Amino acid sequence: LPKPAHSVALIGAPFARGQRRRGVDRGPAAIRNAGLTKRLAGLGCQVYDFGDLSFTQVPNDELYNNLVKYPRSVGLASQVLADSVSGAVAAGHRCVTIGGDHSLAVGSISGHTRQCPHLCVIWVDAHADINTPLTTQSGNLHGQPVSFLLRELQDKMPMLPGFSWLKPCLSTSDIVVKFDSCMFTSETAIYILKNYGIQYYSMRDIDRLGIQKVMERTFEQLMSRRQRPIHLSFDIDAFDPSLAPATGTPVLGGLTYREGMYITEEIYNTGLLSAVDLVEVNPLLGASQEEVNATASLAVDVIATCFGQTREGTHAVLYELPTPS
Ligand code: 6HN
Ligand code: MN
Ligand code: MN
Ligand code: MN
Repeated sequence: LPKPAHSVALIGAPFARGQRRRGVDRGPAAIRNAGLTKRLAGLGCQVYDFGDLSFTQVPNDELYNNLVKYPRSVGLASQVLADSVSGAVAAGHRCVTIGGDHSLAVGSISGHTRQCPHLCVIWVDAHADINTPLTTQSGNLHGQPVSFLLRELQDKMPMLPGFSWLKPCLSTSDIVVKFDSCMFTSETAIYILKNYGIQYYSMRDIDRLGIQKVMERTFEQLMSRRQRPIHLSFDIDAFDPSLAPATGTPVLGGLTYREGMYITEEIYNTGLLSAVDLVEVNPLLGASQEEVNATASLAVDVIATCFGQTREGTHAVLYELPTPS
């Protein structure tokens, strides 16, 4: 059966101020060069490439609280991305945002909720990215986007310069987080997940239950009351560093290729995917060009699988087997 064609908006978000390493702003170019548009077109998608957004660097963007870096730049970039994602979804597209660092999910998710207020979020990452500006130790905003989005956390959130436009748009029951390892996730992040009853799966849970059960439970939690649009926020560092070495905060013991593909295959199979972020590909951090290429082409596989690429072959019909003469 032919798959229904999707129209897909592609938004490049070359933003790097949510973390400290150079190069993640070159992620969109690396992912494009790995053949993203062609792969999506090959799956029957109509691709509308919105190009790369340009972000203004806010001058005198001083630390918040002596710690949190570039709050005004991150806030403004997220606002620009939110408008763009909202416009793309309003025009009837599924929206793919290629990053850039993960602080941008503040923009993509809040922009998406303007059009789809009842969407749910699946967060796939080596980290839970739920620190608040008051619990962060690194001061990097890419470790904090989830805290900006959750309504239940707002009384714990200071007003950061650059973020006054933002309205928290998610409830703790609207999100499921999968992350790699409790060992590398800060104590405070675990505390927040537990204390607020956010459903999450660590790699140990994936070992114990298997990725199939984990996905089943994810959809049970998010869809039991009603079906709703899905926003997938996929941090490439969710994969084991042997598969995705070109990224800023790799964590040992991450997802296998097969687990990653299974996650996105199952999300595609719901028919409910509405937007995807693919973030944290940093082409300056590979030890070799091969490592960079491998990471970028893994990013393309993740996105393509979200739009129907399967590991089961294309089912091309071979009408007649050749007969020896
Ligand atoms: N990411 N938990 C650490 C922090 O800085 O708050 C790491 C965050 C990583 C964020 O990879 O998107
Ligand atoms: Mn992340
Ligand atoms: Mn709701
Ligand atoms: Mn991460």
